Amino acid sequence: MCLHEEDFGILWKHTDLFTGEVDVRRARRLVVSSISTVGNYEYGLFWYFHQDGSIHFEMKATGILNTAGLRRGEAPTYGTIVSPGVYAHYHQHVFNVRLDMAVDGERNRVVDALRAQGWTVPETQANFVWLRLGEQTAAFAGACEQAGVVVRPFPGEGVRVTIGENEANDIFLKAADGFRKDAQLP
Ligand SMILES: [Cu+2]
Repeated sequence: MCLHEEDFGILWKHTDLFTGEVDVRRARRLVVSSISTVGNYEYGLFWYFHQDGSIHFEMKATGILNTAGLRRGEAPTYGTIVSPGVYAHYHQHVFNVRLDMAVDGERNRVVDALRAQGWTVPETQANFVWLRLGEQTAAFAGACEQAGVVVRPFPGEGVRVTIGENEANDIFLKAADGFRKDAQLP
């Protein structure tokens, strides 16, 4: 894995109409790359992170040719001669990438879902979320327990909900949504 920054041409430029003054700023991009050697090939996977937030991906295919032999006088049907009696065949490499945009992971998903339900959720950097429930705390903790998930109640204040596995969080979110509707919380 390789990490570096590099120049990426003009980021911004302007020539003042009246004074003729020229100003320019260079752009930089962050490059995260790695090279995989697979048999005769090297695949260079290059991720570019730009200052405007855009992300670009480039696959650099290099290495050595995959070759095969030819009989004397034989011409390749699907390839090109690279040396007497040796040819490289025509073919393609097709690449797919998938971005799993779970920014901040599962906790962020849970916080977003709770806010969509109408909860006020304080910002959190830890592996739990806090829900202020006041007098409803015990009832809420009971509803969660009945649904099959355990939350930590602080009587009269609220509950601390540890971010668990995807499935457990879904059960919790469903219980929280049901509780809001049943208790008709604002
Ligand atoms: Cu190839």
